[in-house]
Formats: sequence, structure tokens, C-alpha cells
Amino acid sequence: MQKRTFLKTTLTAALGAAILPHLDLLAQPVEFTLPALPYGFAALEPHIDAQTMEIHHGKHHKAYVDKLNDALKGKPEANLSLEALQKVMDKQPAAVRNNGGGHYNHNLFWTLLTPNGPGKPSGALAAAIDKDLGGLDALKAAFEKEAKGVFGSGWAWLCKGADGQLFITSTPNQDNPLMPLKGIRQGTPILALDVWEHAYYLKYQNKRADYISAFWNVVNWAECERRFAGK
Ligand code: MN3
Repeated sequence: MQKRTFLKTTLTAALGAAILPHLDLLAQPVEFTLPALPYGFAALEPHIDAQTMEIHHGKHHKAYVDKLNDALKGKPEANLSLEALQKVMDKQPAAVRNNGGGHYNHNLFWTLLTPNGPGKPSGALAAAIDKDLGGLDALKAAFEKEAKGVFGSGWAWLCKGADGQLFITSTPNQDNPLMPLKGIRQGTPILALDVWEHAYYLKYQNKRADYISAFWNVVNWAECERRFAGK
């Protein structure tokens, strides 16, 4: 008999059915897991190569998940959702911030890429891009400038602020705009680009700008629109 089943059976027998609603107290936190990619490793070729995708997902992202689970072992934060965890990062040690950010950022990043590009934004998101950023070409120019300007490792972001306005920003390392940290402009991520060297070096080497240009061919604008609508 499994330990939990034994406890549940014993407790139920001893205390009666009245305790049943409280038995979830015995539940162990569910560990974070590496999500499957929503497309094949080679699906984003030639813009992002298969070997990069395989290593990025299977080694880098997996390491963030494993180290996050280790760092949260026995802590109440292990019960939080991945998004809720980002919002308490001001109170976490470096191992949780780095690996929790790494897991959230990559989870998000895979969904923001698609083999069905290049597309473009439509609907309410397209209207907001026109109103807040001066159109798609201006968005791309500002986003590319931000992505190229990250010194060392980090991420570029298109976000929706609390006021509903779009803005472009960047974060160092595995930080993200959900984290209530000094120096980070807070917002809901709509689009994200990983500019760590591990995201592009095999194909693009030192040419980060070429990787950033190629990125527009695989952006999943439908997912950006869904996020912008708050769904
Ligand atoms: Mn990465």
C-alpha cells in the first residue's frame, strides 16, 4: 500500500468522514516538469536550427526545471503556480530566482514560436501596437534595439503594463517583468526573446543581430494576441 493511501485509509477509519475535506493537507507539492515542445526540433529551420532547439529545450530548460525543484524542496513556495512564484521573487534566494525565472521564461518562449510564420499581429493587439508603439515596423525596430542592447545574457520583452499600454523592455539573466525587483519594469509578457548565447550561438555565432532578425519569421502572433486579451 502506498504511504499516502495508508494514511488516508487509517485517518478516515480513525476520525470518520468529517475529516475527508481536509485530507488534501497530506498532498505533496507537485514538482515542476519540462513541457513537451509544441512542434518538432527542426520545425523552426532555417531560422532556429534543430540542434539548438534540442539542446536548448532538453538540456538548458531541463536543468532549470531540475534545479528549481531542488531549490524548492520542503519550502511552502513549492505549492505556488509558476506564475505566482515569479511575483514573490523579491523574497527568494538566487537559486529560486534564476531557475524559477529560467523555467517560466522558457515555458513561455516555446509557445511564442511557430513554424507557421511569418505572420503579423491582428485585432486588438495590432491596434494597440499602432496606438502605443507607432506600428509593427516601429515595434520591431525598438524590440531589436532592446535585444541587441542586452549586455551578456538576458531577454527582450514586449509587455502590457498595468495601465493596459504596451511597452518594450529587457531583463538580465533569467529575470522577467513579472518579478517585483528593483530595476525591472513590471508588466504582463506578450512576446519574449531569449538572447542568451545558448539560444543562437551554434548557428549564428557572434551575430546576435542576425538571430534577432530571423526571429520575426517564427513569432506566434496568435499566441501574443491571446496573451494580450488576457486569456
Ligand atoms: Mn535559454
